[in-house]
Amino acid sequence: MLRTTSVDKPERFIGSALGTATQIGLGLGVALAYRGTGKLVVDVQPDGDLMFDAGALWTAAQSKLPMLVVMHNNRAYYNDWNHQIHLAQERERPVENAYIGQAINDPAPDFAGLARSMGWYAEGPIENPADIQPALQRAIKEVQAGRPALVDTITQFQ
Ligand SMILES: Cc1ncc(C[n+]2csc(CCOP(=O)(O)OP(=O)(O)O)c2C)c(N)n1
Ligand SMILES: [Mg+2]
Repeated sequence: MLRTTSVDKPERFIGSALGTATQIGLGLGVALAYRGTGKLVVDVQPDGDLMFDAGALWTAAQSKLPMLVVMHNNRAYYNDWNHQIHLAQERERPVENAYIGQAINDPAPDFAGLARSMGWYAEGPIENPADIQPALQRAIKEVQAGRPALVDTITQFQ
């Protein structure tokens, strides 16, 4: 995010994801603050964080908050998975068990389907990078028309 965005004013970046079910809520707050200003509010949304608070999606649709959610979907609670790998090594336990409870891929949640069910415009999951730009363009049109939109993009772990 910081490598692809020019952060030259405080309003350009509200801070790092915390993995505490707060990312989506912070995004809603920013979208509410900027509603009606014409600014495009973008929430780069980790998958695990959204698993904790799907109801936030309904709140955004109900309140007609224009915001774009772009999912950083690594199909994992990777922060915790990484800790499990380190702890397994430290305590000489099998590292191959570290994925238990941390991978979110069997089954992989359909976040676009979840968002649509709450009244959002949504696309994805997108695995081909070439498909991202046109999906973002369609989603931004929806946001500019006053509706929240989600684009579920699949990423690597880190
Ligand atoms: C309510 C709650 N449960 C558990 C945790 C522990 N925790 C911290 S980061 C994290 C993983 C978050 O996964 P995700 O949002 O997908 O981010 P990733 O590390 O995969 O980029 C978890 C489970 C937490 N912070 N808050
Ligand atoms: Mg994740």
